[in-house]
Amino acid sequence: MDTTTDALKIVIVGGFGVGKTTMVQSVSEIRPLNTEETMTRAGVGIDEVDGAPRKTTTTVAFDFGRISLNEQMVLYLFGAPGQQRFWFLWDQLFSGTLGVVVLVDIRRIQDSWYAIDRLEHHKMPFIVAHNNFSGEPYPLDKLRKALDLSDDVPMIECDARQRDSSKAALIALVNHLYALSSAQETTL
Ligand SMILES: Nc1nc2c(ncn2[C@@H]2O[C@H](COP(=O)(O)OP(=O)(O)OP(=O)(O)O)[C@@H](O)[C@H]2O)c(=O)[nH]1
Ligand SMILES: [Mg+2]
Repeated sequence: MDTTTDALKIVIVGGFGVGKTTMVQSVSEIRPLNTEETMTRAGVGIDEVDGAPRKTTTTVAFDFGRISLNEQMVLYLFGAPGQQRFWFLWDQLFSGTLGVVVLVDIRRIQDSWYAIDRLEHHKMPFIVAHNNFSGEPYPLDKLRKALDLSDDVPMIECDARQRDSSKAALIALVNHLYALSSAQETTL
């Protein structure tokens, strides 16, 4: 919009096939830019398919979506590539980012360790949104322990295919950022 004066950026990270592209697609108001490529036989042994055997495409750069918050502010959403061979792109994606949603598939928790390690390294605020592909309830305290998260990192269940659920994850992140900045102001 011509009236836009401020742009905010949020990144969605997580392991292979956890639903990062799906989340950007479900909340973006524009048709998202994505960089999906088909995983073919040529990628056997290179492309990761463990944990998401029915997946036929993978993100090779990033997803990009947009939400207009009001006439002045626009939120840009970036979905990171999940395969290890593209992880070198993550550090550039974090540049200028307000905060991050880490998507976790509770059947493959260990795939999220790298994301959390990088975010802690960058001192980047984040929340954890865990999907429930299997439909079985999963105790949050068990997940917090498995991810070695401190108590102040918010966790939320999320189905990235559902717009309202993805929106709730973004709102949880924004509330977390707001709480962090309020806490900082009171200590100044
Ligand atoms: N049951 C369930 N399925 C989901 C959920 N989120 C995504 N999916 C499905 O899981 C697959 C995930 O695909 P993508 O969104 O491409 O995953 P990604 O994290 O972008 O994958 P890479 O970019 O290749 O790492 C899709 O088939 C989605 O429909 C969820 O919360 N629950
Ligand atoms: Mg993707």
